Amino acid sequence: MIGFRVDAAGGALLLLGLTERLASRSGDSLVDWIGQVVVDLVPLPVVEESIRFLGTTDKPALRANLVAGAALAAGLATPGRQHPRGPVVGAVAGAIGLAGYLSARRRLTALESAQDQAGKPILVEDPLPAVTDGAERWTGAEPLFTGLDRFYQTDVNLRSPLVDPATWRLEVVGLDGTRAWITHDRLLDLPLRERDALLVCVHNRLGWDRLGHQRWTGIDLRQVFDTLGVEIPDDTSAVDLVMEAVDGYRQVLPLTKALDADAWVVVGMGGRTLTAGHGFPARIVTPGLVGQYTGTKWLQRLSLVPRGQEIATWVRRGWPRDEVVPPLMARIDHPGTIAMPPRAPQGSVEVGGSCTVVGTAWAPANGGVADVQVRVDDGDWFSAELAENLGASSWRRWRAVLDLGPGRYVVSARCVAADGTVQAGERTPPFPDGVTGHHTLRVRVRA
Ligand SMILES: Nc1nc2c(c(=O)[nH]1)N[C@H]1C(S)=C(S)[C@@H](COP(=O)(O)O)O[C@H]1N2
Ligand SMILES: [Mo]
Repeated sequence: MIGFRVDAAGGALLLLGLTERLASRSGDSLVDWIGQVVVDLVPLPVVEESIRFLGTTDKPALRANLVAGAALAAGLATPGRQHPRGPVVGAVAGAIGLAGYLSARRRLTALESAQDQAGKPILVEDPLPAVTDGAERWTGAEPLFTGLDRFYQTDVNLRSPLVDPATWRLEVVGLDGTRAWITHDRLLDLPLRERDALLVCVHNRLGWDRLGHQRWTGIDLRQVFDTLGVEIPDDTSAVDLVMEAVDGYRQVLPLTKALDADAWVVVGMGGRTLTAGHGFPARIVTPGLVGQYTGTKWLQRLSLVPRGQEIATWVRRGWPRDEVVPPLMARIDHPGTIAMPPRAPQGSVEVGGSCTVVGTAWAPANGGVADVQVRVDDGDWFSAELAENLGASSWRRWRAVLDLGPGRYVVSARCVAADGTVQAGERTPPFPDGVTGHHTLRVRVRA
């Protein structure tokens, strides 16, 4: 039999908890640091599988495993016999350690929310008018703008870096080596404008909500370079734009593509400065690319370099070098699947009588949504009613009234884009190009 020393396990917990408590005072975390090393060492398929399995709880689960694993390893690996009072001493030490660990986590969360509270409304000279698409009154419709509390977050690191706006600078480096920088205050003083756009994570699955629609505030890339007197060459074809972040994240886009796709430096969402989790003080948003290719958060440097010289964080991890675009998609939001985070890829619901299905659809890389089609079982596809079109970068709400007799049905939806592309029915996993397939809902109509 292998011996397990409770005193050693408790001692390990005590050490870990106290270290964590100490580190949290300066906003650091030993557990997150170890977690990062683990995530970086684990092969891509394993990471993908755990995201699929755990959804948005992948990070808390990793932390819990690390803490439990440390205690288990110490208990199993410590040689020698345990003192008769070892279990009691170990249990007490373990409890103190856990309390220290939990208090450290609370402290880290408090630091992050303190930064978010310090966020302020952003003044824009020409604010966009309030928009509506006419679907406000549809029961079960997804809100047109995703609330910040519900807006998904995807990070390579376990925790958002907390950036001090007083010392932060955005550095801009030209092809000829010219360097200039701008402070957060001055960035906010530039002529900012607003734009509505979707942000989609490539890990978004059928029916999931790893995407959000928001009103962003920012300034065009070109204007940032012009303001700082850093030249953008006339011929951009042989130039890459490198976007580097505080957390070590790095993204590379061909400059021509970044400019054509209206990449911009974003300082706010929903009318306020960015939250810690969404990239405070500044990030890039390029409509029409998936988040990991466009959404560099906690931006600290933009540089122009000869093409092909720099490699992006995601490419180093095995993702395609060429930009991935969000697959066009129609999602069923009601009845059934709404408010189930993360959304189940299949919904099942019971309804009595006729049934109105409400959803959202998006095709930001294909010119926007031209049509949403619905079918019952293997029946013919028919067009749903569409809310007003707010542009290719926004999503589009839709609904369809189904008249069904008693029985069981499978309702599917698909998106048809403005460029004629029809959402594929074949299912593919998120890696490497994002999921395809139809979102479906199982419906049971009672007699
Ligand atoms: N610095 C930095 N930027 C980043 C990431 C990151 O881990 N670090 N994650 C990217 C990914 S994978 C996505 S999908 C979007 C998510 O943006 P959000 O968390 O604001 O929704 O940010 C991108 N930008
Ligand atoms: Mo992502």
